[in-house]
Amino acid sequence: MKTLIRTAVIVAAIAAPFAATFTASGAFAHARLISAMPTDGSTGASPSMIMLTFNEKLTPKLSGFEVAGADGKALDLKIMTAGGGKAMHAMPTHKLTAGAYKVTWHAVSDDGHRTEGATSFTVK
Ligand SMILES: [Cu+2]
Repeated sequence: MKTLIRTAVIVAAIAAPFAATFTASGAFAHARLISAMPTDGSTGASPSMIMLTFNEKLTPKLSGFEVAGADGKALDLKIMTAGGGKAMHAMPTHKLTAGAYKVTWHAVSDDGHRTEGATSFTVK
């Protein structure tokens, strides 16, 4: 019994680094947000464009984002792809009123994996 437990501990110790490596490479294959405009957490003037750039090409039909103000209402935006398919952006049709905004995005990469997240910015 003692030997069995010790073996299990050794197997777990050997397997753990492999599991970590596997997870890391798997995550790398998904669309990962590499930059946001406005920058996450920034404060500034009303942006003329909201753009999210990813590490790999997105499937436009399955990717998008929503921008909502403090009242939770989403802005009416037309989202277009940019950056050779690795970015999506939208141009607000009017100046955004002062306050906090949340950008909620979802992205599907070529391999069909979906990732999602959110960034925020404040308009002075
Ligand atoms: Cu993937």
